[in-house]
Amino acid sequence: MGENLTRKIIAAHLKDGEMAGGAEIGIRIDQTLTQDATGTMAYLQFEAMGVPCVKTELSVSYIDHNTLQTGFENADDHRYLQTAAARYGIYFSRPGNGICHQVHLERFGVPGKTLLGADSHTPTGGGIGMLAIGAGGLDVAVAMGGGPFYMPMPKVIKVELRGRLSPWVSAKDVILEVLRCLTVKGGVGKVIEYTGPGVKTLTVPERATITNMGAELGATTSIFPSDEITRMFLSAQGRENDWTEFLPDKDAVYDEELVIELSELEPMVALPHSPDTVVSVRDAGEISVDQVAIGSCTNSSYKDMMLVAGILRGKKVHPFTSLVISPGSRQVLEMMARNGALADLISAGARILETTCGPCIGMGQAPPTAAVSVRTFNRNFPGRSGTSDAGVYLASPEVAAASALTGKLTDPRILGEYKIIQQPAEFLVDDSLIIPPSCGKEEVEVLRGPNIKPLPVNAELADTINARVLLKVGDNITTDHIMPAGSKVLPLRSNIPAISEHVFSAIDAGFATRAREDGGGLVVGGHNYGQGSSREHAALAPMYLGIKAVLAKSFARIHRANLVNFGILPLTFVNEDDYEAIGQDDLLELTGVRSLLTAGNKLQLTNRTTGKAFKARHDLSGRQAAIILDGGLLNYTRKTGS
Ligand code: MIC
Ligand code: SF4
Repeated sequence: MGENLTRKIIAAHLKDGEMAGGAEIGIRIDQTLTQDATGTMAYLQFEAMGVPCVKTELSVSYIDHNTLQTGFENADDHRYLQTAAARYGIYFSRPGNGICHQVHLERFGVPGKTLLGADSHTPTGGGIGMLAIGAGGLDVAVAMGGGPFYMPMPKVIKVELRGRLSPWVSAKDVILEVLRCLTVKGGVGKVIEYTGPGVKTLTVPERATITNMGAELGATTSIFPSDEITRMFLSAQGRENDWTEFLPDKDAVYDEELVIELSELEPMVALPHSPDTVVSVRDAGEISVDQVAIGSCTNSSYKDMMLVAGILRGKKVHPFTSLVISPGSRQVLEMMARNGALADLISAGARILETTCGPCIGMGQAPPTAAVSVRTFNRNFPGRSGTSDAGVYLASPEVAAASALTGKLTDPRILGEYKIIQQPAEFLVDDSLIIPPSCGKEEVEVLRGPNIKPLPVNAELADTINARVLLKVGDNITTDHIMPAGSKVLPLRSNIPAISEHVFSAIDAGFATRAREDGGGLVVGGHNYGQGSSREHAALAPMYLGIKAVLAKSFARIHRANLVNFGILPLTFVNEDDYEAIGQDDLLELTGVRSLLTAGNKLQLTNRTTGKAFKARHDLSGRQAAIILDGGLLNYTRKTGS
């Protein structure tokens, strides 16, 4: 029986466990990446482990999220990250060099290797055949220290691509179609592996758009084979030596299958406020557009930008539509500056932003009240743009550029002749904004600004939990709901006491106060609780507020792992009807929990407000139960040394 690509890479990196569906496995991590919004915590945690130098083949620290320096906080964090990188043997990609996923693909990714990133869109690396996984910062810190990364052994879904995309239909439409079919929770516990004859019609940046936005399926990761197209991309980056062919066996077996006929796809759009509410642009109807934003780690490659420049050349943006563009990397921006495409964008009336995440994470360019914003990004959760009542539509660069010209959501097929953008024979390579590591340099002083506060540590799990339901929420709660981002909150990422005041603030302004008054509590949620980003602050800050457990119908993978890492019990209902019977403010009791965690999978809770008893599951592996008992992964690692 032939092996698929995912299983081959896992087998080659397996350190712990058996590759049986759903069982916990530990894999060796070759490369790690962090970005500045998750990186400060990850390096504080790495420092707390006392390891003198990273043990990975390669670790890179990027500055790309918190680049709006409205006060000293972000700049201080950049300085901390730069000095920590120098001290502990980590490459440092300076602000201005680009978005972590785009730069990693261009300059560092290697087919067949494992990459663990403190950012949920790390699967972008799957575009060149890496097993690239997003995780919380603490998991990345452990991997930098040489420890395995633990996850449930994923199922593998084969997505067979057939045919070829029609003009004006793009890679973004492929992943929007997959999202339409599988939904935002359809990928949980699964790797999406792309195969079939259509694969060779897609360039590496197009593949990376697809694997990037696989994060929105809740998937563990997504992966393409490493083939001749991959070789050509790496060769144009001056990195042909990093290429190896990595293909699934011809008779490879998969757990599930989906077929996509590329030639049948048309331009698509995800309507507000979820990446899986996908319809064709044609069916979306007449929608006036106030803002168009082009960029983000999903669609900011050289090809995407050249395509947009080609559409805008010699034309002007609509007078009532604001167009902002952030190229994905300095490489892309400089190439466009040199070949004149940047001038075409400027002349058309585009506002050119830094090569960072920018508006994608609410770092500026918040749209007006109740606006429609068409974005080439990957997430359109409520409030993420910085304007709570704005509606964000996710679409391809083709749709976005066409809409910027007409002022309404536009099918780009009206634009006429489509010009194919060829991959350049050589990309412009200048790594001078990447500072190489100088391993274990003890003389480097790690500089900490006053906003960088010490890591809070949890206590061991108490044997009885007697706590109030501080908040009851529905399905698909995102980490943007739990721990909002944006230009006001992001600068507090290295200050947990300050950022914890914002937990759930977008949906319940009184949450933090209630948690403090009650000395902690519980949260009750629906399906796919914690979908979206990898930000461990969505677990760390609730932990700081004394949240002991989250009781939900189901969890998103990364958030569940983050809850465990910070000693918060993730419980699911045995009988989902019990969700209805719990009210906000109810007092729940769980006794003898320490022994129950290691004896079976089910726990009995009592609702002291209604007098009703009900059962919940914890589904923790032995290792995870021990972590929870110790009050989190840092305590556990200190105790066990592993
Ligand atoms: C996001 O897209 O939500 C982020 C910002 O990149 C996050 C990481 C973070 O919150 O710092 C992610 O996707 O993991
Ligand atoms: Fe940055 Fe947006 Fe990509 Fe997150 S999704 S890494 S905020 S560009």
